[in-house]
Amino acid sequence: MTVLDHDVVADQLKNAPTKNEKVLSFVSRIAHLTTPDDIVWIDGSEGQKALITQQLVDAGTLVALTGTKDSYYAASDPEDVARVEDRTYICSVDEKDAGALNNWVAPAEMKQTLNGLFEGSMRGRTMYVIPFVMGLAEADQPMFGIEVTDSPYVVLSMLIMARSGKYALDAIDAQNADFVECVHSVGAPLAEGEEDVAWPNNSTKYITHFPEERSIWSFGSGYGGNALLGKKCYALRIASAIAHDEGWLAEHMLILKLTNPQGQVKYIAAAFPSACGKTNLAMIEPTIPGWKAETLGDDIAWMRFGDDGQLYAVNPEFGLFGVAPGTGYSTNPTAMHAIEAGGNIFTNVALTDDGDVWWEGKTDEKPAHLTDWRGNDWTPDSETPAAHPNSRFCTPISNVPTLAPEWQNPNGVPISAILFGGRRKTTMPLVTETRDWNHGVFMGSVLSSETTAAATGAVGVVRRDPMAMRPFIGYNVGDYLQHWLNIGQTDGAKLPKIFYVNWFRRDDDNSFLWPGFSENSRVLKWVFERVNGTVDAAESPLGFTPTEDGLDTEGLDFTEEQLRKALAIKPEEWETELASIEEWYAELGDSVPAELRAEVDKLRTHLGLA
Ligand code: GTP
Ligand code: SPV
Ligand code: MN
Repeated sequence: MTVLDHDVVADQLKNAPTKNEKVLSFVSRIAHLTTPDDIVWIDGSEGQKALITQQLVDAGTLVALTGTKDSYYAASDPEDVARVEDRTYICSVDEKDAGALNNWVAPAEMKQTLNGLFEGSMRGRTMYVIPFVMGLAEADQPMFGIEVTDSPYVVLSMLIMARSGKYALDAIDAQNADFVECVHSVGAPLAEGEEDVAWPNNSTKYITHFPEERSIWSFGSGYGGNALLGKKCYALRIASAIAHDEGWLAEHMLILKLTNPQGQVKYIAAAFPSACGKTNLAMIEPTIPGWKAETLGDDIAWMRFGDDGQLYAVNPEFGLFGVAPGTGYSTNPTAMHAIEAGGNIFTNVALTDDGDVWWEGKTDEKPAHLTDWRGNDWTPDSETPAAHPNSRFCTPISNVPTLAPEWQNPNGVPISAILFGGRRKTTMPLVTETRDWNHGVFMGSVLSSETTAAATGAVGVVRRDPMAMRPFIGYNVGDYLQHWLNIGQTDGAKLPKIFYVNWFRRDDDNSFLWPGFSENSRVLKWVFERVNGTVDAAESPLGFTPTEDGLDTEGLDFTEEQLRKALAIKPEEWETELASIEEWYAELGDSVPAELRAEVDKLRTHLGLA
């Protein structure tokens, strides 16, 4: 550090809106390393937001839409469209603490690499300082962060996705609170006079986490979970490590409030892998008369025990970062109404000729002409999709018309049932209830799903995704599974029942066996009534299954034959599945807790394969 550099940063920090030494020293340290032209503190005011928005419009990063209120369109670099799991690292001090599913590099070595990459990485750009809190500052245990970034697109997205700005900084100061240090750069410094591009990024990408230090360094990507560091990096990877130490759960789950016709309320959490239906279920419009569903969260749930022994879930986020394709008035009208309310940023969808956005499934009829997400002309005859399969809408959660009044309850809502599920063409039945907590943890640990476009890499390949957390567990998967078992042993715990669902099973002709979407309310009703003890179930090799008339299919155009197929546990499929589960546990090795290995033996016996 030269004397001159020091003066520049000190000068840039003169008007900082805080005197907090911890905050100032963090920002100063990163500014010295990355040498931005300027430092801007994000307060979250409308004026500041408008200014940054205008700059992004002028730069060509954002296009102002005329068809949707107060909304903007962005197209990323075609190489920067999803989370990069192969570039994501958990840099624990000890390699074994990263476990079998994470990439690991020793912290000192990774810091050296990062120092090299971040040195001067913000040259020619503005460094934005975004104070934020995941959940509410008024929570018993508020969870703060500060993201410094050179991406104004990230700033606008963070303002939607996390409670950011003055509210968070004031609380950090007032509570003299610790915060997770989040450092982000698109990794595209500008030389003097060099013209910027609309979506700066770098072909070298690093999404790195230091769980002991509780810090995050992200380089080279501007997209989604790679760059909005409050989301997957903090609220799942770092928070899961904290939760492990402190006896709670940070999970990739939606939170839903369900009210039956008698006015009884239950809260349900559900873990499905990326692009497997969380946002849709969180916003479900039930088709069964008298039932009401309300939304609390669509991606992340933090669950802590309350004094009454129940698990209370909080959605730490403030917005939705939802998969656009497949979202339409017939599938998810609630999301469409949320989008209509305005204040959206759409990324990698298609542009209509009259200044609105479109994606596959938004309307049944395809527009005659579009500009696709790559900026090319598109017509219904085009061979490539108009919107990227992982294109997203970023929308304030307060827009959601079905938002439950408890959504700002700082300590959450009590969870009665947890659903695990994935995208499987075969094998997994529509719904099954597990026998007890350990059996439920077992079913979560072998959760499987066909991969989607939410991460780079092959799509449609079946992989195991424990609790839908495979890409997000910030520590050793074996310790994570043991932690789930330990939660079940907590003194005085009133545990939720655990179910396993699959909306994606296919018929012989490859069509979906189950209509899904709003009709999933029929499965939710069964879950609700199982929790209440008001509906019978039959025993099955996987636990409990609906009796012949257990699932309410009234008014549904669905034959008994179809229902039987949807619920079937086929011996020939399960022979293969069991072998695959054994392979999975072999892959995880010694880290798999003995209680879960015992569940494999029980499953073999229940299937009659012992
Ligand atoms: P992330 O935000 O990536 O974590 O995804 P998510 O789990 O919130 O998934 P989302 O609800 O956005 O759904 C992903 C895709 O699955 C969309 O294209 C939906 O249309 C589709 N989908 C959701 N629910 C159902 C269902 O019940 N049946 C079928 N067939 N498709 C569904
Ligand atoms: C997911 O991939 O699970 C998402 C999108 O919710 S991202 O924010 O990119 O992680
Ligand atoms: Mn997700």
